[in-house]
Amino acid sequence: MDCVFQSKSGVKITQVPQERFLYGHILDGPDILDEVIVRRKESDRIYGTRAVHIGCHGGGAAANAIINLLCRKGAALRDPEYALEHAAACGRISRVELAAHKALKNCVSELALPALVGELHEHLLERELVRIYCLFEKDSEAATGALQELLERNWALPLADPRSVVIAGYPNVGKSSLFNAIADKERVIVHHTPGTTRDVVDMLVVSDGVPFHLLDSAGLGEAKSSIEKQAEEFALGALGSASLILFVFDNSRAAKEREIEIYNSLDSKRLIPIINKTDLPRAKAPPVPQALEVSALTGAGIEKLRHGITRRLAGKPAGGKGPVVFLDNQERALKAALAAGQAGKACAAAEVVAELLGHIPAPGDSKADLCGL
Ligand SMILES: Nc1nc2c(ncn2[C@@H]2O[C@H](COP(=O)(O)OP(=O)(O)OP(=O)(O)O)[C@@H](O)[C@H]2O)c(=O)[nH]1
Ligand SMILES: [Mg+2]
Repeated sequence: MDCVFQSKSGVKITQVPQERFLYGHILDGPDILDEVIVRRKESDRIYGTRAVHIGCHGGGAAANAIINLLCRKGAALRDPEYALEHAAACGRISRVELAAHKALKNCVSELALPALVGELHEHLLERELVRIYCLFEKDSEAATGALQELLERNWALPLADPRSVVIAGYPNVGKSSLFNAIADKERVIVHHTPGTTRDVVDMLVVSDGVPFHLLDSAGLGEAKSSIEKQAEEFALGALGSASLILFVFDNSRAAKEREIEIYNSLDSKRLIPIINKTDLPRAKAPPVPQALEVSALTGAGIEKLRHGITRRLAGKPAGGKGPVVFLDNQERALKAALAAGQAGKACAAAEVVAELLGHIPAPGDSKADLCGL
């Protein structure tokens, strides 16, 4: 590193104590590539080796030029994701930290940032899991209570792990038109022929800062050919795992008995009934009460529908500072641990928590120190 870095003070990076910042320049022969701040670490937590952190001033192009220079000098380029996976596998970082890094990389909602960046800076969820693990050894009831409280701090779930919203209904009611209207993009084919949509189409939409997977699907209830039956099966599959179902009726015709039957068979907690084509004269009284009236053609009611979707998906951030559960698999594991704890199986519950952390907290673990081990 000293062969490419020249500090302003003339001190070499190998001569300063670790963690001390040094200001200077990266030089490629006589050329200055960038003005930088560097910091040496005897043992980097992620890479597990001696490391030098370089803070570039000139943005992406300057950073790339420095990377190229270092590669010419014999450095090898490593995939940061591989490095994180490796660090977790070796126990240098926890699985919770690994998950936060990955979620941050895939994050499309700035509303999720406080939870993810917070976890990377302060390890609040990780610390709480260590605390709960330790608590299971001493006071199982208190540990179960803490798990219950932690499970309530899950507001970041739909923000970091986007939910699925499926548009369903009879053929030709305007599902694909509604998909395009909500997504604000001509993404799927719209046609007056019933049975146009066959495959499930998925698009990530962000509205009011809340991301969700919007899914268009084939019409239900009228499948005759084997292709239509397969398309309907795909649609039903999408409905099974959806957080919300936008069930669409057609304002211009009376709802069919089978259509209402399908609607009533769906999980009412996840349903939003919608009457589309309200720009056309109404054929009959709405088939279900409190349906949201829209016109995918004119755009009437679409903004209100978007707000309705995001309101239903996003929870309210818990007040105050504290740990936040941010991924579905964390929530699933915590629920399993809670069930085990409530069934009096403290060891099994603690094991689930340890698995989530990726390691068994041990005496001497800096985070275990927090709970007095
Ligand atoms: N007037 C009016 N026509 C609409 C509206 N929404 C959709 N349509 C028309 O209804 C027809 C069917 O629209 P699609 O969006 O393809 O309906 P779908 O439910 O996806 O149909 P399938 O994929 O075949 O099940 C097309 O001719 C659309 O232009 C609307 O709000 N108003
Ligand atoms: Mg369609």
